[in-house]
Amino acid sequence: MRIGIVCYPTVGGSGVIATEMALALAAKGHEVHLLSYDRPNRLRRGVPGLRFHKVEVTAYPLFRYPPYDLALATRMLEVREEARVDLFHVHYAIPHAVSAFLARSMCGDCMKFATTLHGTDITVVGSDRAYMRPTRFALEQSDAVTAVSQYLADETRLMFGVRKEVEVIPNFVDTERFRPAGTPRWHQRGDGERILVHASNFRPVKRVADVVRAFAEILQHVPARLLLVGEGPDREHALAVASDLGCSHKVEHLGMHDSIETVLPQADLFLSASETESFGLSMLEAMSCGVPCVSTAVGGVAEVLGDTGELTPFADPSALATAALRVLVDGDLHTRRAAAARQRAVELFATEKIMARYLDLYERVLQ
Ligand code: GMT
Repeated sequence: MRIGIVCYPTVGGSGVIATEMALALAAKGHEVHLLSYDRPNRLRRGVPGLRFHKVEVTAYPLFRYPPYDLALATRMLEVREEARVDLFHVHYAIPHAVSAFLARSMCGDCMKFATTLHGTDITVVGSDRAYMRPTRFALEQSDAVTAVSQYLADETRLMFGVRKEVEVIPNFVDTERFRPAGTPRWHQRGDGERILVHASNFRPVKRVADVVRAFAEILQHVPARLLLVGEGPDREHALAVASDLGCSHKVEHLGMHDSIETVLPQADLFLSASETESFGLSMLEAMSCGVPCVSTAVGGVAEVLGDTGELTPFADPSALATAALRVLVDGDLHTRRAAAARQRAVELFATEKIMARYLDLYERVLQ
C-alpha cells in the first residue's frame, strides 16, 4: 500500500506512535509518506520506503495565526498526486482530520482517510467550543475512526455524540527494542537503592510535581532515586517542589532522551500522576522493559496496566507513595509484577499484533 501518515512531530505520544507506525509499515514493504511541520524525534533517516514531507506555513503580515490546516491540506494533496497515496492516516483529530477532509473534498473524493484519536484531542482540546463542531464534523466524515482505548472511544461518543463507529485499536510497543536489560533489581543490588522513573512532556496534565511529592514520601522509607525524563512547561515547578521537599539531591532530570529504551530497563518502578491519560504510552514502554507501573486511576490506564501495576486516586501523592512502597519493599512481589508487566506488553501490545489490526482496517477502508 501507499500510505500517508500525518502527525505532530513533538510533545506527546501521538507523534511517537505515528512515527513508529510509519517505520513498521515501511519495514513491511509498504510505501510510507510522513507529513508534519517538523521531523519527528523518533524518525530515523535513510529508511527504505519511508519519506518525510515537511509542511511549510508561510508567514504573512496579515496572519496573526498562519493557517497550518490549509497548508497541510495542500501538502496532502501534493503528496497524493506525486506518490499516488491510497490512504491517509491522521493522528490527533485537531486539525489533521479537518485538513484531510478538505484535501479529500478538493480532489473530488480521490482519497480515503482514517483518523486516530489519541486523548487530549477529545478530552481537553476537543471540548473547547471553538474546536468542537469542526472536529465532530471531520470525525463523521472520516472513512474510519479509531481510538487508542475503550475509555477514549466512550468519551468520544459521550462528548461529541458522534454516530460513527469508533474502533478501539490500542497503542503498541516494539518489544524487542523495549526489553529488560537483565540488570539486577533493587533487592539484588548491594545498595538497595530503588530507581524510580517518570517520563512525559511535563505538561500540567501530567502533574509531575505530584510524582515528586510521592517520591519524597517514598524516600522517607527506603533509599531511592528519581529519574525524570522529558521536557515541558512544568519542569521548573517539579524541580522546585523537589527542592522545597529537600529531595533534589535524589532527583535527576535527564531532559529529552534520544534512546529512552536504554533508561527504562534501569528502573525498578515507573510513576505517573496524570490527571487524564487516554492510554499512557510511556507506561507501556516501561512494562515492555519489565518495569511495573504505579499510576493514578484515570482514563484508559487500567486497560494498559491490567493487574500488573497499582492504581491510586488522582491528586493523592501519599496514596501513590503507599502503592509504590508495596512493590518497593517486597522483592518477590516486585519480581512477579515485573514479569507480568513484560508478559502483558508482549501478549497484548506487540507492534506486529497491533499493526495487523491497522492493516486490516486500511484494507476495509480501501474496499
Ligand atoms: O496529551 C498528550 O500528552 C499528548 C497526547 C498526544 O496525542 O500526543 O498524548 C495522548 O496520546 C498518547 C498516545 O496515544 C497516549 O498514550 C496519552 O495517554 C495521551 N495523553 C493524554 O490523554 C493526556
